[in-house]
Amino acid sequence: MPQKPIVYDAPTPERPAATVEAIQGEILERLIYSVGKDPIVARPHDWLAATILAVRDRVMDLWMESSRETWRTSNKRVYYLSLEFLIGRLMRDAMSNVGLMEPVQEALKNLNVDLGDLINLEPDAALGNGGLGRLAACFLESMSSVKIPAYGYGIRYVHGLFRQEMSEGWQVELPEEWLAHGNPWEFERRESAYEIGFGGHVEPVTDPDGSVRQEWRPNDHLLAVAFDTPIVGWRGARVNTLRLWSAQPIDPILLDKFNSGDHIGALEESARAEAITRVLYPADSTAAGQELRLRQEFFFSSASLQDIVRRHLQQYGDLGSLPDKVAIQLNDTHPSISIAELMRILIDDNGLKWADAWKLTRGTFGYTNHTLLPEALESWPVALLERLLPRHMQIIYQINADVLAEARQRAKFNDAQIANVSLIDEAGGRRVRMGQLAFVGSHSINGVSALHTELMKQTVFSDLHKLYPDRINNKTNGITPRRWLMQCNPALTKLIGERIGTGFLDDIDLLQGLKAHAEDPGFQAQFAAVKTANKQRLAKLIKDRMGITVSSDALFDVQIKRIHEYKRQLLNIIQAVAAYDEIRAHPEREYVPRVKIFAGKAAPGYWNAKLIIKLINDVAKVINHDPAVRGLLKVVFLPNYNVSLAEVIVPAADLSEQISTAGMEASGTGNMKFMANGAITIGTMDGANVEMHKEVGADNIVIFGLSTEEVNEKRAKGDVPKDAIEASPRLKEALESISSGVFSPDDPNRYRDLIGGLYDHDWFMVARDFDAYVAAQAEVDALWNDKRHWNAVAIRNTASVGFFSSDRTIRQYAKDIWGVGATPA
Ligand code: NBG
Repeated sequence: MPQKPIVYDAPTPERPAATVEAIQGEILERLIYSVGKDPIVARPHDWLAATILAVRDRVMDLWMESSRETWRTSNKRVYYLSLEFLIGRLMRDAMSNVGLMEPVQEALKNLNVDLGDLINLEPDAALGNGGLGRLAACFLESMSSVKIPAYGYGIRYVHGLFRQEMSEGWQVELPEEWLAHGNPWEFERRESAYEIGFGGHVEPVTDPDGSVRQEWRPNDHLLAVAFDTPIVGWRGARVNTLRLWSAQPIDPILLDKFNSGDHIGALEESARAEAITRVLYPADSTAAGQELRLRQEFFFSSASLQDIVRRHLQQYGDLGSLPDKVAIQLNDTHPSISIAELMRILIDDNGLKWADAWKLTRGTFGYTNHTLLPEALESWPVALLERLLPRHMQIIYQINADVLAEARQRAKFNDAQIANVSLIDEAGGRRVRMGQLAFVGSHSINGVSALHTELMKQTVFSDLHKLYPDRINNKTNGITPRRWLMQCNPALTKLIGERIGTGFLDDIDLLQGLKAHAEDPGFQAQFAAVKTANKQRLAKLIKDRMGITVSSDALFDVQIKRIHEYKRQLLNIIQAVAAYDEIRAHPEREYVPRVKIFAGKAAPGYWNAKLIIKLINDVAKVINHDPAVRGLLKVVFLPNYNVSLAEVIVPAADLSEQISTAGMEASGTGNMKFMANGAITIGTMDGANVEMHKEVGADNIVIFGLSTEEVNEKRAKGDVPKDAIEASPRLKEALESISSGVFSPDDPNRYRDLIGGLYDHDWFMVARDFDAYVAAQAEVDALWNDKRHWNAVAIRNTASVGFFSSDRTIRQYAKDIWGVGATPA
């Protein structure tokens, strides 16, 4: 069907200036005409919906203008494909980025509504697990802020990441209901619906000109329906679209079944289709490995590619210009199947030749790797792919044949190298390796920190790197300073502005100017006062939620992130136990009062991670109630960690725990959020910590522990952890007390195996790094006792965070990978 040409210069209705009066009228209008409530009876959720709608209206004009501009200028578009977008709440972000905070606050006040209450009422959209999903959300905001025409493509999960509750210290998972009150941000686009197929078979078809092509005849069909959310950049620079796909049946009800009395069976197809986008898989560092997951991956990849190709054809009429006008970034391997799907669309649906299609495909895709953990590298059984996506399996075989031929002929690879680069893993049941597929189908493969990128070259992709040496590049992660400094810490933002001017709001590198004030006692006092106020707010939250009293005078020592053995929450809690032992054994010594704060979710099937949560809670119970501790040490595990909770905890932290086993954390991004807010990092030389160390300087960060090389060496040598334990009396004592049941009198053996693992292999080097960690913590104490020094170091951390802005990261992607323009730094 011929498409109607796009009208570039449609008129926009004039909106009055955003005065308090105007906004007040708009909120009331939305409340009455869109929410359908009289202000007299409106409930908080009605006010929230009305306010969001009023803000959204103000964003609409910018949104349409952004989109028109892209059509008008024929600029290249970026498509960020991600199975996760951990966006959190949107209202404050949007209001703040378009400068509506104050008028909305005043308007609501006149209506007797508190903006703060509404902000806290907005559901936290947890469509992601952890760092990977949050990175995607920061990137969306930055792409709008630096004016890159971009779309995020993902899945509209009905249930995001589970809600975590505690039952006697154990994690329990409950469904998360972010859509319970509807979602005023989104627009459902019934007209942008695509058919997605599964299963069936492939048939050769002879075209009228005598040529033969393959046609996939799926036997299972459903619809992908688009839901769009506007993503506003800083100062409304641009508004991009987050397009999330929802799965729906083609026939909502099978009437013949219904009429013959099979009322449940009549809805079966509907339930099966909708299952695909019902829940987010809750594991962040293990491959899910289940058929439904593969269906999710293909579902959103196929819908996104059909949408991209349709838009491209509508504007340019020809697919030859695809790499010039389209850049698709694969966020990890979850959307890797896109490579085979684009090949299928180009060849089977559009009649391109294989070689041409391959060139266009490779020119269009870039792939970001986010982990080297072997258990997280995705692969799918060949048999499963063959059954669900038979045509894609053929295409993958053909790609593999070409790559292996090239490796043999051009690079003279031996058999081991061939096995290493092959898309098919032949060891123990044949599987398709999604990382290899993403690599060969992309012109750029990037890691997320300098160290991680180097390790990628040496490990998973060593031979592919030899075959294609110019493809791997590094793009160190970043965070958006709007959400993670300006919005979550308005008091600090104001203080900085008063001291060095507000230019840093637009050019984050200007924070460097704070360095000149780091030693100024007056500024230090103000900086510390902001921190104290943030700590008081967190102390209140801890009191309200947990009933635990903590003093804002104590050092707030924070580790918040997914619970994982490599992140070593265990190391942290064992150190707490050792500190507890010392306080009791030596009451005469001086101690720095500390509150150890933990938060994070464990994958539901990850036993040790769940056990570590229980251990933290068990230790907390004993320490917090022991009068001999005299309040010098408190341990708090805050349940249900999410973006909104992080926004309260991060500004209140004194110390940021980034203590992963070296070589295992690809980047980390929490580390950067703490740095922005003036926390001091205690960490290993891992991930982006390495670059933080460089940016802030060795005197302003506390580094400890084995290096990546030392870890590898110990693992290779089969070095025995027992020696480290024998050599450290306080470690030994702490481990013995935990494993003998001092903290679990109701089940003395609860931690025997967990601690036994440290004696046995200690894969994550908890025992081997323990003494170094304790020494580093002593360094932290000494620094704390010299408040002037502490404050200077804290200020220098904030001053040095510029490099870790996701604007910088995105500009590098734009220049090196996507070939699109961005506003200069
Ligand atoms: C995570 C890494 C983090 C990194 C984020 C974002 C996955 C698979 N990887 O270290 O563990 O910061 O990705 O790049 O979630």
